[in-house]
Order: sequence, then C-alpha cells, then structure tokens
Amino acid sequence: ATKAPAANGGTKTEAKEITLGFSQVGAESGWRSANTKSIQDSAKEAGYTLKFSDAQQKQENQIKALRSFIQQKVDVISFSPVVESGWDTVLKEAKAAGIPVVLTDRAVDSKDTSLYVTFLGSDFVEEGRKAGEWLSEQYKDASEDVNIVELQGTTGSAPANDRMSGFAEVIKGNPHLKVIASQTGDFTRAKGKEVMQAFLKANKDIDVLYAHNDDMALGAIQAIEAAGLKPGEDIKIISVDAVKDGMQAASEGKINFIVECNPLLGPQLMQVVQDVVDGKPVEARIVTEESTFTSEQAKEALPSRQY
Ligand code: GYE
Repeated sequence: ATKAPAANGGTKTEAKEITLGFSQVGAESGWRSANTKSIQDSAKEAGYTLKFSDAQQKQENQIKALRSFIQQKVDVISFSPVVESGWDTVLKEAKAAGIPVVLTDRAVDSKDTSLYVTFLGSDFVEEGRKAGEWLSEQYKDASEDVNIVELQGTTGSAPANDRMSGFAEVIKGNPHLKVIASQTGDFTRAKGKEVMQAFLKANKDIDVLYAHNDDMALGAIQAIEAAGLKPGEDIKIISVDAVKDGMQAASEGKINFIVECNPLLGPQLMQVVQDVVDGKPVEARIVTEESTFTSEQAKEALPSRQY
C-alpha cells in the first residue's frame, strides 16, 4: 500500500525546525501590543518555535532573557532593545556562541556592527522630521512665539532620542517655534497624563504638544480636558504611531497630526530569520514604509485600521 505523502509534499529535504528567541520591550503602548501580536502570529504562521519574553521596559530583564536564549541554544535571537546603550557584552556572548542576532524596532549604539545581522524597523529621525515639517508649515507665517511642550518616549530609547532630534532639526528653521518644556512620559498613557498636568501647571500659554507616541498624547488629552481646554484647538497636538485609539482621537479633531510608525514587523522578521538560517545574505538595514495622517485623513483611514 502506498503511504500518504508527508505534509510538506515530501519532495524537498525536511526543513530544519527553527527556534527563535524574542525579547520584547514590554506592553507599554498600543503600538507594542500590535507589534507583539504581529510577531507571535507570524512565528506561528512560519512554523517556528517562539520563545517569547517580556522585559517590562527594563534592560536588565532583556539581558537576562538574551543570556537564557544563548543557554538554550536557540537558532536565532531577536530583540527590540529598550534603550540604545549597553549591549556590547551580551551581544559578544551571543556571537561567541555562534547565535545570530536580529534587531527589530529599536536600534543599539554599538560601534561593532558585526554583533548583529541587521536592524529591521522605522527611521525615527525621519518621523521626528515629519512632525516638525507639519508644524513648521502650520506656523510659517507666525509673527509671535509658538510655545511647544514635548512628551518624550522612554529615556535613552532610540525612538525618543531620534524623534526628538529629527523634530528639533526641522523646527530650528523657524525661530518662533520654541520648545519650552520637554520631559519623558515613558511612552505610557498614565505618565503622559501626569507630565502634561505638570506642564499645564507650570506654563500659562502652551500652543502645541508634540508627543513621541499616541498613548502619551491620549493621556495628555485627558489632562488638557480636565484643565478646561480643548485638545486640538486650544493646544494643537502632534503624535507618532497611528494606532487605532490615536486615529480615533485624530478623527475627532483632538490630535491634529499623526506620523505613522508601523508595528507589523512580524512577517518581515520571520523572512529575515529564515534567510539567516539558510545562510542567505541579508541587508544590514531594513526600513519600514510609513505615512502621515491629518485629522481628515485619519477619519478616512479609521474604518480599515487593523490595530
Ligand atoms: O512608537 C511606542 C512604543 O519603539 C517604535 O515604542 C517603538 C515605540 C512606539 O512604546 O508607542
């Protein structure tokens, strides 16, 4: 009797089962939840064994997770580094163990780029520039100072560093655009609200809020409304990410402009992992495609928004 063919068709040589160790930043934002889901779904789809670890926004937890992946001899390690600095030692350990490392979402500042295969993620400097360009255009005819407050992401993280510098680089073209206060809100709603409350207390005349992500903007909106002001009108708001809740607020006119940052990195990541395992060449930098949304554009895009 003939045997049933193998599930994979049986013609090709058995594909090696891949184990991927992934260390995630945490669960701080809507962006992060969408990113986690994308990675988990795509790993499943690809048939990989995923060892997933949540670092709760702490570098020490990530370093522990990476060491545990090394000990378990996973095939590939991937992680989204919570901050940029301080990775050389553990990355050298992975290299010594012969385990390739793929960075996703956030970058590291290691000088030795042989410590990882590639960095897959957004160009955060460009995101900051896009925010600055929109603002500069809005206030191009300003004859008085425009007071801007900034809610930074997690201190020392690539998106906080880069979104700040890209924005600053562009707005310095107009001397009326002044950042009068800038503080971290750690990418969370709760902190965004708390810091915005403090900003409102300390500054009489805030014209613009630039938040490094939607969640902080959403927290800040609560503080602005509680102070009896209208978000989007009394204080113009720019944020980054374009997750559903942010797009909702934008469609209601509470956020004026959102720079998109795509969290759906899973499919591209699994492809990179496969190529690395197969010994195929991989680009040293893979940048994700992104756009921007005004309130009107957010209203149009909202019904089909996946995350
Ligand atoms: O913008 C923010 C999240 O690293 C791009 O992290 C990511 C950022 C994202 O907490 O919402």
